Amino acid sequence: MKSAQYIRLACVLGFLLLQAALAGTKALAESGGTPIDTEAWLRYAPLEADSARKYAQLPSRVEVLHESLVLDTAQKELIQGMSRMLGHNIQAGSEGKDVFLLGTLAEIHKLVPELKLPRLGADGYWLKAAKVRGYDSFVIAGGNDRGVLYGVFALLSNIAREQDISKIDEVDEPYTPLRWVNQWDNLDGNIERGYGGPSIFFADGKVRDDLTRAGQYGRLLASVGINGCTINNVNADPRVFRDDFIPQIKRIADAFRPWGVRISLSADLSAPKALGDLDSFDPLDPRVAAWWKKKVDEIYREIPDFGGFTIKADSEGQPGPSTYGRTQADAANVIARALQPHGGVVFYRAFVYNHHLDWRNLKNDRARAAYDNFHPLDGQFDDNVIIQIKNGPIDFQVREPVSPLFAGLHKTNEAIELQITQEYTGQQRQLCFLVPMWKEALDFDMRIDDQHTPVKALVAGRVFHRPTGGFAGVANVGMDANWMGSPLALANLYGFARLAWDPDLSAQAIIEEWTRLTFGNDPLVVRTIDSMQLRSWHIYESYTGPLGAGTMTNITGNHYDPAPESSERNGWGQWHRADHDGIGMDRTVATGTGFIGQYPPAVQKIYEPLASCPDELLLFFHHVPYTHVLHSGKTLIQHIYDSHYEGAEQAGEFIEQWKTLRGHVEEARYSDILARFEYQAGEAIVWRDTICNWIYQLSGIPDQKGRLGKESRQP
Ligand code: GCV
Repeated sequence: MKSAQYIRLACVLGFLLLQAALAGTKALAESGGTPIDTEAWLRYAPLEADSARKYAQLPSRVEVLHESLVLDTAQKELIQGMSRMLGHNIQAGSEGKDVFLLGTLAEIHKLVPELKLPRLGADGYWLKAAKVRGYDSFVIAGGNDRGVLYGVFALLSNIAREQDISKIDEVDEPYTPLRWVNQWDNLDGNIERGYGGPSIFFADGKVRDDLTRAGQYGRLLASVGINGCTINNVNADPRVFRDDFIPQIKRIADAFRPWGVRISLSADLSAPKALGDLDSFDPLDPRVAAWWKKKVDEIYREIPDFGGFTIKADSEGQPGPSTYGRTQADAANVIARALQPHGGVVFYRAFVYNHHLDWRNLKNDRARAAYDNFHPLDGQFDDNVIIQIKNGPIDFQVREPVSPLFAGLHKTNEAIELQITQEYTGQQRQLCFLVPMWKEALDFDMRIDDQHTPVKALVAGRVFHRPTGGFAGVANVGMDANWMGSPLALANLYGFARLAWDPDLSAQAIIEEWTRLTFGNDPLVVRTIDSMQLRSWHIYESYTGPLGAGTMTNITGNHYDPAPESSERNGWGQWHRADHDGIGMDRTVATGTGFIGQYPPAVQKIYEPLASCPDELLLFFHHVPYTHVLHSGKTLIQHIYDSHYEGAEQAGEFIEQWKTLRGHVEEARYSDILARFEYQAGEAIVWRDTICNWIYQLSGIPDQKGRLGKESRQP
């Protein structure tokens, strides 16, 4: 090799090494040298010296005002967070001058009577910079022990996001009492619709020996105010009730308890019979009632803080009360009565429907099922039953209207079920931040009796003053280091929990918190990731299913690839009824299935007339010709073509947007996420071409921009 070549090679190598070194330095700053995967948004990366200086005056001691498992956790978390982010070495004990004071409101009052106390409900917290015994101190008060722990997490989050806390006086309380996640884990270790690896709880038909990840999950959940977790699939295995299984479940409860997270089980209603104890599971049979009582008492002996049950019945093959001609209320109440003396609750799912509907009957409509089944039972459920309603009337599609059942129960507790795991929204292989979608559902005004009655207020029991209510999020985290298969998908878990705590938070505020906690405070990183996440739902919708058409994916297979014909001519009822002339489900009262009639009159007035039905839900409510002109002035078919092309193009642009973060995000994470965007760009093109060509073949109407049919015109 000639010397000039050596020099050029050396230059190139030198440049590459420099790049790597630079990227490496920044990488260290961004990752903070902490394990960032399993810790997710709790990475507690060291702050830069300048930022850390803001917190130099924070107390050097922590004093806990009574002994409890959860307060002990709170103290340890505080010590750990302060040490990792600020290098502060906080000592436990009161014999200091300045102190972090951790306790209930009543205890704080006893010690510092001069402090004017706020009102604080269960799980709420108060962060207050205050003088205690004459020294500048910091009060973290809770409505209960869990509230204190939540207060510690809130304080640490403020520091990680470099917020000014010098004069903090912040009271925060949850919007609803029950904020649960559901895991669809099977006892063999698989997770139904899980995209983050195998179960953290179960393997080979039993509870795992090592429950470290369960404990870490408890920490993550507690940090965002989740207080319950149903640990097994709603397509439930009755074996969880076997005498030898309950002690195993106790171990999971033990792993969660320090974090104030109660566990609960999905229950198979046929368990009394399936386990061979009785010849019936008829909820009105006194022997069945006695069976549930005995079983529940047994569980509470092992797990005194057990939360209760989640129940899927008469749905997709799950056994239910219809076997004996009984109602869903009969089934819910028999179990609720066994739980009631212990303070447990039943989340009874409204997802009851017939999946053998006759598709040829144009009046049949799966969307009607939840309301048809549960509205007539309003008032018949016990006070510790909560009807768990999916946000939309079908099944977690990329766009659905809210379920009318939210407005159909006036004397019954409700919870909203949201799907964090991205079953129909890209399976964590594609970016789809769901908080903006959930916000639309929660803010939707049902106009009951022409009053402002948003869904969030209904599920919190605020409208009809029901005893309880809440949120259930299907999370399905797994053993993968980053829990969900994709680091960016964790924003949905974080966002679900933040909305359950406070549904008035904006999507922008939530993603800003999450990005800062996960990736640090570099303004370019925060700006770029926030913007990508916030646009991602709409982009995904644009290339997979605009205008509320419903399922275009393979519903009899993987729920992922485009397969628009798979939803037709079968009993599942996820029909879009596309034919040569038009597309959409006619759900009007006038000519269709009458589904729209399940909404309060003010909402019916929006959806029933074509003229007022919003474009984004048009095909959910109406069957229209391809030549129908939208509010935008475009024909329906042209909109479908354009939307798919624009969506695919925008998905492709994620790549360049992500590339602007090279050197600002730790290299391994940067490359991993880049590869995901490259993959998504390809998938978006597959979706675009499949759907556009399919609808072109069906309708015969060409794209005005001439983008279609070229291949099929080839000889
Ligand atoms: C747990 C959809 C999913 C099923 C899921 C069901 C449910 O149909 O595809 O996997 O079953 O919803 O919510 O019960």
